[in-house]
Amino acid sequence: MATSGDTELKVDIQPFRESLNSLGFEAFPLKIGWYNEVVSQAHQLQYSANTLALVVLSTPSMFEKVFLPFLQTGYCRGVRDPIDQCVSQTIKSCVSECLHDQSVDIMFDYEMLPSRKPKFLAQTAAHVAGAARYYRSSDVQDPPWGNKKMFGVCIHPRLGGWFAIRALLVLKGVEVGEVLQQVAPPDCVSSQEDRIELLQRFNLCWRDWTYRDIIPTEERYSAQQQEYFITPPDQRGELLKRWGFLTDAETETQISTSKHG
Ligand code: B12
Repeated sequence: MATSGDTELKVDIQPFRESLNSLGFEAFPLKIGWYNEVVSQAHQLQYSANTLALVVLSTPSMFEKVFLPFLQTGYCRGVRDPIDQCVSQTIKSCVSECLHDQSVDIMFDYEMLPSRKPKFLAQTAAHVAGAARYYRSSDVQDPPWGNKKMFGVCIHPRLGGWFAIRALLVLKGVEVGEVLQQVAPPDCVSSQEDRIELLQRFNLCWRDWTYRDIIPTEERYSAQQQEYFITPPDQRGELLKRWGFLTDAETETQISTSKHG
């Protein structure tokens, strides 16, 4: 139960978290202030520091629990990106089911602002919520790549790199005080050598997905899920046809754009 120190306002986020869990997602609470404290001015979110938010991750089982049934229903026909559509539909329905009394702003990982900046920085949100530690170049002393720009990557303590960060939900007007304490994300890639290896894999050979296995994991993507995400987005319509979810005519209208799995 998240409560405000000063007012009577109470929001029980547990049913929402459990409902998403049963569908192969995880949701972690955070305060907007934790996020705004670390990002630059251009990426700040325009809510007060104590506003309650939730960052949502998809775990490997989301594919079998939600995505394959979604394909089965035929909802993917004519949809730009079936994964994004399915994730958005699932999260929105959990919000209306479990947080119906709240006014919730939902931002998805693939949504951009008119300035072309992402609506929220998924990795930073996951880190400050304690969900998955964000390893960046600055976490390595004297990196062998010198000043070369290297993208950072989040590693989840149980899932390694086998997950995606899908959305940030802001519970507008819900202010949380001391009751929500920040927890540091587990440092599961602690040695300098492993961090170097991780960042090199993520930047230099991300297509082989070995960065996802930087630590032993409890779950990983099934062979079918790997085949889906390895297929370039513009060829996923063909794949869905082969799997029997689309007909020839429907494949023509299928334009898949999402690269993030
Ligand atoms: C644009 C984008 C790309 C671009 C550019 C990448 C980049 N990082 O800029 C491109 C197309 C190259 C790309 C590629 C990939 N991407 Co991409 N991408 C994104 C996207 C949409 C936005 C990232 C972005 O613009 N960041 C802006 C920069 C400025 O942010 P930043 O470097 O983190 O800087 C901030 C932090 O440092 C923070 N900060 C400052 N101090 C501190 C201190 C602390 C402690 C913390 C926590 C933060 C912090 O402040 C800075 C901003 O002011 C995100 C989703 C999202 N909405 O966030 C996915 C995302 C980062 N991508 C992801 C992935 C998986 C990939 C790919 C592997 C593709 C794939 N097929 O799956 C490749 C691999 C990267 C590569 N080697 O090329 C995942 C990463 C998951 C993870 N485990 O970390 C994300 C989160 C998508 C998701 N849904 O999960 N991507």
